[in-house]
Amino acid sequence: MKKEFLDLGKQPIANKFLNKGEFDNEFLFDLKAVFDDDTKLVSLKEFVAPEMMFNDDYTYHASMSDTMKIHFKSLADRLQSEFNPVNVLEIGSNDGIFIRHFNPDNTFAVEPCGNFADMTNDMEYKTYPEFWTTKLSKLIKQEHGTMDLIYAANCICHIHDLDDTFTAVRNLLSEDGIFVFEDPSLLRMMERGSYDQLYDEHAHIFSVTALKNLLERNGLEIFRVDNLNVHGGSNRIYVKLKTNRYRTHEQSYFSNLMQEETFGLDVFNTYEIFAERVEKSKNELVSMLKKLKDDGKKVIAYGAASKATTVFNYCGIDNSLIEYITDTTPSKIGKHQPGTHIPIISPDDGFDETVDVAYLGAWNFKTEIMNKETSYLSRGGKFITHVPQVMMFS
Ligand code: JHZ
Repeated sequence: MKKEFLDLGKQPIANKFLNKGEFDNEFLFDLKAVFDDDTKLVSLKEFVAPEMMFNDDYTYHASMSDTMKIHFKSLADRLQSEFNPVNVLEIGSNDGIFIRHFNPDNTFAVEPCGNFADMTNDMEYKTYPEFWTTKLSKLIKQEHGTMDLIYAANCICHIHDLDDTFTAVRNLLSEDGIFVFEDPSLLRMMERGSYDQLYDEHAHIFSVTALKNLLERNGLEIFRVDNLNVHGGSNRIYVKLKTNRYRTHEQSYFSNLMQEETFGLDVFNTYEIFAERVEKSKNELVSMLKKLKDDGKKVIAYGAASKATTVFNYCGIDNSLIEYITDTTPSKIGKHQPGTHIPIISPDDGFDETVDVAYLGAWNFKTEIMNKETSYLSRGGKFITHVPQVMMFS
């Protein structure tokens, strides 16, 4: 049975940045989170139609961050040296940040956002501009045979029907092939109070516990889990066919299940406590921003992340508290944040000496940003974050 534990109010499509003339009749939905007693999966109560989120106008470019470029290069090197795959497939290849490290002759991609599918096709990687389904996996198997490595980053948690997703993987994996995927970790979200991991795209936030249940009922098994710092705390899950007896559960699999149980991720009350923390965070953030405004400070936001769409819409933060948002992504610049319609400008135009305080929308890149913005910090500039609690820092 699914039980609701969190209501983040009316929210827009987090990555649908708007031009001035597009504010009227913006699509909004109820962003609520539920916990499934049977599978232990945390999901959104209401799913948004995939075509509304993932289409030719999709704006999120993974390569906008140096941290992520290094992350994917080192992972590609490791997977190649440890598993030596021949046929490789990436689900949700975005701008090619991961597959660019593999040979285009036997590396394939699935990417429903046409703008990005064109990019990787231009890089000579055969890219299917479609959503990942069992039907598509059968077609790929027919055309190219089974895959030794199927990889997906920040994509599987976007897919509503996980049974179909995992059946599609099982169908296409070679007998000793591996399926590796990484997504935000539910445990980290709960520990850090980062409720902004919840937005339209994130249909589910995964625990290892829930994934174990869902994968096993689809003929797959987890054998390893890497805990990652990227994107505010993610898990990389290594999966094999149940019928593959050569690999067995590693220590990381057991220790992750144990940590999740100790935290109480299998118990509904843990989520009710989390919801109280979220409301407190909202009140503290709004009070802090109002005080800064009353003190005459210029406050902006740094990074028009999807996560910031959740925070500002949930907290009712608009242009009166945050003057504008700076972001390096060309397709976001000149547009407005979904829901709040706060303008987005280039850091070259907006991250200047007039700024007193910047709310860190991209708090998951704190280290990269702190290293980059030393002159802002040395002239007394400050940042705000709500993770793990609302605070100002420099
Ligand atoms: P960032 C996206 O979430 C969407 P978002 C998606 N659903 C997902 O799961 C995660 O990614 C992985 C900007 N920036 O990466 C770039 C600067 O301006 O946290 C981005 O617009 N200056 C697929 O959108 C934004 O901040 C900088 O120095 O929450 C960060 O967005 C840096 C480092 C980033 O993902």
